[in-house]
Amino acid sequence: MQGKIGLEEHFAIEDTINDSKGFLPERVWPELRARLLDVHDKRLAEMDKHGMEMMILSLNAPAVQAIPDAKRAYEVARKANDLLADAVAKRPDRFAALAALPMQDPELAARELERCVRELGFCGALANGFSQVGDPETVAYYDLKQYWPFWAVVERLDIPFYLHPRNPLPSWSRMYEGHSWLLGPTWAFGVETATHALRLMGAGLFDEYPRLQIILGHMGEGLPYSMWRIDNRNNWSKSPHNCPAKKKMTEYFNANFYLTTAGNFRTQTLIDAMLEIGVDRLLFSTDWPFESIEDAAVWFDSASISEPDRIKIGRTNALRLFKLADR
Ligand code: GRE
Ligand code: ZN
Repeated sequence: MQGKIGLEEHFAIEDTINDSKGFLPERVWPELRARLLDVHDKRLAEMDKHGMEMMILSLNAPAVQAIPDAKRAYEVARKANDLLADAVAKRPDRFAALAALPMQDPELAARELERCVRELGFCGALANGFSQVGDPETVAYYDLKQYWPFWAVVERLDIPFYLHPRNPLPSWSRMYEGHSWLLGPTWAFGVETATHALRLMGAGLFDEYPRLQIILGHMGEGLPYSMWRIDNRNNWSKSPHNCPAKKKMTEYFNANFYLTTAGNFRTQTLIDAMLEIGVDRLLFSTDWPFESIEDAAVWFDSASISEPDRIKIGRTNALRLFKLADR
């Protein structure tokens, strides 16, 4: 399929590049590093080769979220966003941008988001899971009340927010002791991010801000397969969830979430996601440069779904969600 748009597509700056070290074998680090720092050379060539018209770019992980000092986090976010704006300005026909945000301080995060959307023309935001705040062992998830004024700004700006994975802190990872292969994209990323998404639902965030739209990668981090059980466990006991949310979690999932194919190139999994959340809330993505554009595109272009659905997932859902035609 020509004209595909992807939105979990990463770049890095010198201040954040080393955060991506250690996930893939050391022998491919020089290549991964070069791919993260590149925007217009190899990346664009790969896009051309595989029918990918646009990438909506975001900073690598955990980057800004792992800088406990809020002022420093703000500086790095601004620097990354300014560099990204320049890179996009060179090829606005091929690239768009998601803002990196200093979520350590919800007020600064809201201020930077406003600047990125209003002054730099960004079409959304992406945060890499929880933020470390003040010191490396203090973590904040975004369902906490101090973030609600930030969410009000996201809703008012009418832009989507990508909740991207990061690893749990080592001090919170006892269940992975001796099994480090489970960390990162293998498993721990998905558990961490799915749990964070459920916290947002359970907190009642979407009752207060019903127009919020959260994007999850990796075909929803396992959630499509689990939503029914989350709402219906022990159904005979008629025990509602002990949480502030007013509706069933499935209702928020189906009204406030979008899922991308990033890093999860499996037709069986896509079809389950289509059966749960519906084709209008699914978006093609690759997860470049951690995954290959070729793997994503070769799979997606021949996946056994209808052609109208392929066009929605590959392109038109993203055009609509990010209002790309209006830019
Ligand atoms: C990512 O998407 O951000 C990512 C990493 C590290 C390994 C794999 C991966 O940050 O997809
Ligand atoms: Zn990613």
